[in-house]
Amino acid sequence: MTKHKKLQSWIRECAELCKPDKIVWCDGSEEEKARLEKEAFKSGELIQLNKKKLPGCVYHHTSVNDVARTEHLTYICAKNKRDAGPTNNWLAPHEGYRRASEIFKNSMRGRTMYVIPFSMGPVGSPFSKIGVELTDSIYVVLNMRIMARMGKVVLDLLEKTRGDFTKCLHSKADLDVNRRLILHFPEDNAIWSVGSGYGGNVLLGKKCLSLRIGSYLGEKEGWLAEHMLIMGVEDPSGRVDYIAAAFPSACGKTNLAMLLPPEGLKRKGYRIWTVGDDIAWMRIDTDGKLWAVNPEYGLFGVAPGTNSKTNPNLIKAIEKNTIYTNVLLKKDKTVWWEGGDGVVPKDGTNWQGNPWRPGELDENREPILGAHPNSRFTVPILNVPSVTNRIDHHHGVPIAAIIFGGRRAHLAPLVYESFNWQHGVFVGATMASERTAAQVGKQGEVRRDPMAMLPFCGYNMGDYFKHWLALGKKMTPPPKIFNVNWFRKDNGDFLWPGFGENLRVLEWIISRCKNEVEGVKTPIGYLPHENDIDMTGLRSPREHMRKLLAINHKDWREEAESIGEFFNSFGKDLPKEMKHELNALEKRLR
Ligand code: GTP
Ligand code: SPV
Ligand code: MN
Repeated sequence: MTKHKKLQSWIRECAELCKPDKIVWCDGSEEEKARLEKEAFKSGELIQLNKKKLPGCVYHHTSVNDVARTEHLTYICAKNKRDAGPTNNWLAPHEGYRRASEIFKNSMRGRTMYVIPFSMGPVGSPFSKIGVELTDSIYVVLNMRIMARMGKVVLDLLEKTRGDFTKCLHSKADLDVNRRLILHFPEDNAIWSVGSGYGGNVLLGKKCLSLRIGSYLGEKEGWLAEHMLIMGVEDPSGRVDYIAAAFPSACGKTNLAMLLPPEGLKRKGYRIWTVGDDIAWMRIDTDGKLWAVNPEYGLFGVAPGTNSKTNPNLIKAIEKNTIYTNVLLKKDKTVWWEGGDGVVPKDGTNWQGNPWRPGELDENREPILGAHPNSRFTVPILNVPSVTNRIDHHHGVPIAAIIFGGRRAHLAPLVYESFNWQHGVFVGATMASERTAAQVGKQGEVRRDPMAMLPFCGYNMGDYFKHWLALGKKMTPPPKIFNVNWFRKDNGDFLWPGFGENLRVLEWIISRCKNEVEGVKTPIGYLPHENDIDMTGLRSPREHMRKLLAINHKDWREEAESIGEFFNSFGKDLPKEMKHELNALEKRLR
C-alpha cells in the first residue's frame, strides 16, 4: 500500500465500489511489462506479433462498438451548468457520480485493479501534473506505460511531496455503449470513465487529464492546455524555430510534427525536430515569451494513410515496442492498413476480428475495410528518429508561431496570417473542420471546432476565449497566429500534396515571423504572394496555387454569417472582442 493517506483512502473507496479480486501496484519495470503481456497473451486480450519483423510489438482489438471517442457520452460535471458552457455535455456532480456508480458497482469482480501512478510532463517538473489511474484493463496499463512517465518514480515523488493528484478511475465494465460514461469533475480533480476500452476514453492522462482537466487548471493557474503538436524547424545555420499547431483529430498533427523535408527543399538543409504530436502545455516564462512542453511520452497515432512516403519517420518508429489496435492482422503476425506500405495482403483478420480478403463488399455494397479508419498504434516518442533532445527538459521550447488548421474542402486558403493576437484568437475560435473517424458521428460534416478543442475544453468556452485574450496581453510580444488548410479540394481531389511538402508553407510562416517577406493584405488576413511559397521540385500546376490561395468573398460572407450563429450560442459569455472581430471581418468583406 502507500504512505500517502489521501491516495490510500481513495483507492479503498474505489475498491469498495468496484470489488476487484485483487489490487496490483504498477512499478513501471520491464519485469512487470513481461508479466502483464504474458497474462494478456494467455487470455487473448493481446496477440504477440512477429518477433523478428516487429520485435516487442503486440496487437489488440477493441470491441466493435468501441473504436473511437464517444463525445455524446463525455461530460463535464461542474457544480454550475454555466461553467461547462454551451459546447459541453453537463451533469451535476452528484448525478454524474450516481449514474456512473451504478455501472462501476461490482464491475471488477473476478478482475484485478491496477494502480498506475503517472506524471504528465517530466517527473518532478514544477509544470507537470500527477495522476493515478485505477483500471481493470491490462491494455490500458501497457498503453499508459508508453504514453506517460509512470510507476515507482512517480509514486515515490507523490509520497515524498504528499502532493495532490488527479483521481482517475476506469473500468471496462461490460463494454456496453448504453452503459458507457466519460465523466470529468474539475472541481474534485477527478475523472471517471466506465464501459469503454478505446484510447481517448480510457488512457485518462491524455485527453481527459491533459486537456479537459488541464485546461480547467490552466485557466485557474494562468497557462494553456492545448490540442497541439509542437515541432522545431532547424535551418542550416542551426537556428531552430518552434511552432505549435492545433488541428482537430485526424487532421494531420502527428504527420506534421515529424515531417521529412521534401526532395525539392533538401538543398536548403532543413531539419525537423519532434517535440509533441497531440498536446501542448504552454505558459509565459520570465522572458515574456510563450514556452511549450509536451506532457506525453508516447504517440497514439492514426494508422491508415501512414506509409514510407507520407511519414518515413513514423514508419521507423513503429517497427518495435509498439501496440497496434484495430488494424489488419496478417497470417505472418505482421500488420497492415489501408494506405499502408506494401501490396494489399491476400487475406488476414480485420479490425472486427473476422476473416478478410480485399474487395469484399458489405450489405451496402461498400468495401469491407481491413483496418478501422481510426485504427491506431501506441509508440514511445523516443522511438521517433526526429525526436528533440529537449523532451525531458521542463522548460520545453519557446514558441515563435501558433498555427490553427482544419480539414476543409472549400473556403479556407492554404495559409493565411492573422492581423494580430486578438484577430488570431478569433481565427482559432471560428475554426471549422470536417468530422473524421476519430469520433463517433456523421463523417465529413463541417462543424465549428474552436482551437481544435471543441471536444476537449473542460470549462466554458467563452471563458476559454477570454483566457486566450488575456494571456496575449501579457506576452512581449505574443507569437504570430496563422491558419492552414492542407485539405482544399478541386473536383474531388486535394489541391495540395501535403505531408512533407507542408514544410514549404512552414517556411513562409517562419519568414513572416522574422519579417523577411511581405504578405498580401486581404479581408481575412495576410496571404502569401503566389511566388513566395517555394515550389522548387514540385510539379504542381501554377493554377493550383491560385486556387489554393483564392478567397471567395461571397463564400466568406456566408461563413461570417455562420460564425455569427455560432457566437450566439455563447450568449453573454462571449467576450466582446470576438463580436468586434466578427463585425470587422464583415466590414472588410463588404
Ligand atoms: P489525432 O491523433 O486524432 O489527434 O490526429 P492527428 O491530427 O495527429 O492526424 P494525423 O497526423 O494522424 O493524420 C490523420 C490522417 O490525415 C492520416 O490518414 C494522414 O495520412 C492524413 N494526413 C495527414 N497530413 C496530411 C496532409 O498534409 N495532407 C493530406 N491529404 N492528408 C494528411
Ligand atoms: C484524438 O482523437 O484527437 C486523438 C486520439 O488523439 S484519442 O486519444 O482517442 O483522443
Ligand atoms: Mn488528438
